[in-house]
Amino acid sequence: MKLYFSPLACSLATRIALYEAEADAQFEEVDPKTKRTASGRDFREIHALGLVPTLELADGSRLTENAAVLQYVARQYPEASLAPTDAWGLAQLQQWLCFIGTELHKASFMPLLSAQAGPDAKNYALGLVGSGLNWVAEHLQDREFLLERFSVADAYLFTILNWTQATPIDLKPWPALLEYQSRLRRRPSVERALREEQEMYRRER
Ligand SMILES: N[C@@H](CCC(=O)N[C@@H](CS)C(=O)NCC(=O)O)C(=O)O
Repeated sequence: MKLYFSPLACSLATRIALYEAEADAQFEEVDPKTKRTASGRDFREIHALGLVPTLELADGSRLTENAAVLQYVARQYPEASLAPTDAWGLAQLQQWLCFIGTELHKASFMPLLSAQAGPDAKNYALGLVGSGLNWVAEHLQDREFLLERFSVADAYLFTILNWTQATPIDLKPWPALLEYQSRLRRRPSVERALREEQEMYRRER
């Protein structure tokens, strides 16, 4: 399978999951500004919305949307235990993936990171983000991971929290989130994925 990604974008979560699973995967970079892939294709021919992550399978079929892509990777590599299999555990995983994808990623962080969003949109997003971070920090107060063990939801949450450095959000009021971040950074899959994408990001800037 091949992951279309942009350095340090939300597709980093899928890279982490693929490294966790020791999957034999290929990675093709997409320039978010020009929408060109590393091999020179117009990425919008691959995904009409031009969004990463896009996962391409050996038969050419494609899957988009973080929550779906991450769950697919987890199901493809069950030995990596990246997602629960029981009904309650799976529902909890989906709860976190939906929360991270909608409340944190799109509603709060996107306007803060977007050059097109004006001060009103940014203030609105800043007003929203605190309650979301409170909720997840409270949950992580006495837990190592979002669920019983590391899951694809942690890969996604780590990716989004990593964006705080490009926003006015300071995580100091949430020590549980700072500890969670440093704990995850020490995980080999996360350390490798972050280091590689940071290098690519720096090179491109
Ligand atoms: N709903 C999508 C959102 C994906 C998304 O926002 N991807 C961003 C990177 S974090 C992107 O590709 N942005 C490029 C653009 O907006 O043109 C998902 O969950 O996968």
